[in-house]
Amino acid sequence: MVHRLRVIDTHTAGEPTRIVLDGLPELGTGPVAARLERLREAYDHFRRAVVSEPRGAAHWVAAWVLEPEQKTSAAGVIFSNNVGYLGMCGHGLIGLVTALAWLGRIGPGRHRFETPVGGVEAELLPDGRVRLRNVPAYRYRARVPLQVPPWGTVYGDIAWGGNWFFLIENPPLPVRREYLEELTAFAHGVRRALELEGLRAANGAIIDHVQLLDSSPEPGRDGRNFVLCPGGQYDRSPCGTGTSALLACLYADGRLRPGQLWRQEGVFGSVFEGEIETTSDPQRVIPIITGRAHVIAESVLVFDEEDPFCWGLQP
Ligand code: PYC
Repeated sequence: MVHRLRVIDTHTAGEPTRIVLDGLPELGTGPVAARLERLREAYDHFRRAVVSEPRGAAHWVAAWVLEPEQKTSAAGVIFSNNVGYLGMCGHGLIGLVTALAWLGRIGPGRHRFETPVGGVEAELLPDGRVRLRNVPAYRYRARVPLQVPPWGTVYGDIAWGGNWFFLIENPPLPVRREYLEELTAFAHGVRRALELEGLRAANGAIIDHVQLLDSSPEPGRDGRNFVLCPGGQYDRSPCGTGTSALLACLYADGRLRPGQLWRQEGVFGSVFEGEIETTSDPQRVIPIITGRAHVIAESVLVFDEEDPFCWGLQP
């Protein structure tokens, strides 16, 4: 049996997204969260194979484009990676809007998307940038101590920005490209410590992203981050959901006002612009993230079941 999936690859500020347009197994109708469960239960091998070697690389994110439940939405979307599924994905959504515009399916203006964690709105700007209104973000706990051997006690905030993050300001290593290996090892240590100490987010959710925050020497940038994703890979972009979680923490600390611009640099020097709007809930803000993606490939992925590595190389 041979399966074919039509994909468009984009990168957003350096971080790739593989957008699966058609050839998907039938996931039925209904809320995107329910269709994610069907994908997980029946077709998880497709999720693995789309971003794993030999077709992809471990840091890639996939965006599965679905018929929306509401007629007013442009599409439904499920985001996945090398180890599982994401709630939302900021860089991925910016990539999806860029790909749909490339195909002529949408034009400049505002478009609604359904994700497993709620509806989001994205505006395709005339210059090609995408301005994303994310799901509400909030800080769950502040300055939580954590023992990270051999580094000792570090303090971090637990915050939601569409995924769960543990955010550490001024980590023991500078957030610079020369330290990528060390930053990855430290962030892995943080993930292990979170598991060992049984530290969880709201409703017992796993905190599966670690964000390290430093200043940036570049003029006009408010900070630089390094984000370790659940599959052990770091985000090449400033991470849309990570920046959203950070904006919620800055607001909670009185360091960011509604409408004030925050320029977040990623570890490779690319920038997302962020700002917040308040909501009727004083704990929650709407993060607005603006970034740019580019199309890098249009192709058909072939899955031949006679190929011993049809479903990807397993580490
Ligand atoms: O941009 O939100 C994001 C993201 C999550 C994981 C990788 N990128």
